[in-house]
Amino acid sequence: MVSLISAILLQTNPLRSVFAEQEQWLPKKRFFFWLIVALVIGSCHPPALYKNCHDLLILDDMVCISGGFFLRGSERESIDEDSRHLVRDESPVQTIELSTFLIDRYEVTYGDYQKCVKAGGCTAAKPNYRGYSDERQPMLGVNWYQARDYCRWRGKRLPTEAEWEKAARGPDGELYPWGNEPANCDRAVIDEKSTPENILGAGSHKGCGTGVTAPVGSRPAGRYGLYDMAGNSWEWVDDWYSPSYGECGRDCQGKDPRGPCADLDRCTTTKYKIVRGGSWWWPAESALGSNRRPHFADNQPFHHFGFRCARGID
Ligand SMILES: [Ca+2]
Repeated sequence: MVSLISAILLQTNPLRSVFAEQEQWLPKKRFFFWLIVALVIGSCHPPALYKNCHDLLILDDMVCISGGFFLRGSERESIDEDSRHLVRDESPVQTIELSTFLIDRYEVTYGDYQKCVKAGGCTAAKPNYRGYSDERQPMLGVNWYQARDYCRWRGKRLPTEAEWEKAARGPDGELYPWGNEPANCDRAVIDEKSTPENILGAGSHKGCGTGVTAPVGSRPAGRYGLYDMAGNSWEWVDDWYSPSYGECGRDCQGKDPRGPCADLDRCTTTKYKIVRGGSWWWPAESALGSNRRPHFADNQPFHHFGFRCARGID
C-alpha cells in the first residue's frame, strides 16, 4: 500500500517533472555553451605573423618576398686551390627570421643612376673604363654611401645582408638563385672557367667572353623573379662586415638582423661594408649566394661595384 502511494506521488509530483526536464536539458546546455565558446574563439583571428605579399600593390620593378625563416650561411670549403680552407665568415649555418620585404627585380642601371644625378639626388659617379656605360648596364663604380643615397632618393633602402641572401638562396639555403646546379654562362654573367665537361677556348672568359657586364636581365630570372643575383655586378648591401656570423653575435641573430653598427655612418669595429653575388670579373664560386666579400665603404681602393634597392612594407 505504501509503495503504491509513493508511486502515485512520484508520478504526480511537479518538482520531479522539473528536475527531469533539467536533467534532460543539461547535456544540451553544455553543448550550446561549448559551441558558443568555439564560435567566439574561431571568429577571433590571431594577428598575422607576416604581411601577405598578395595583399600588396607592388610595382613591376620590385618583387615581394614573404616573411618567414630561411637558412643563412654555409660551412663550405673554398674550392680555390691556393686557399683550400673553411670559408669561415659564412659560418655557422643558422635559421634566421625575416619580415616580408620588397627588393628590386634588377640591378640599378647606369641610366637609373644618372637620372638621380641629374635630379640632384645623387653625387656624380661613373665607371672608370669604357664599355660599362650603356643605359641598361648595371651602375658600377659607386661607393656604399652613393648606393645608399640613390636608394633613399627612390624612397627605398639597401637590402640587409640577410634579406639579400634569402632573395638569392630561398628558404632552404640552395647554392644559387636557380638551385644547386653549377654556375655557368647560360645562367649568370661571370668569368666561366673550363671544366672537364666544358672545355672553353683560349682567351679571357670574363663577362662570358665579352669582357664587360651585360645589360641587366640578360640571363633567366632566378627564384622570386629576380635577375642577376648571381654575377653581372657585385651588389652593396646595408650591413657592416663581421668576420663570421658567430663573432657578430647578437647583432646577426634574432628577427631581421642588421649586423654591427646598424644605422651608423661609421663603425668603430670595421671599415668594411659587404658586397654580394660575384660579378662578370669573378668565377662561379664568388657568385654563390652565401659568399660575403668585405670592402671599404668609401670604395677606396676603387672597385667596380653596383647595387639594387629594397624596401620594408610597414
Ligand atoms: Ca649581381
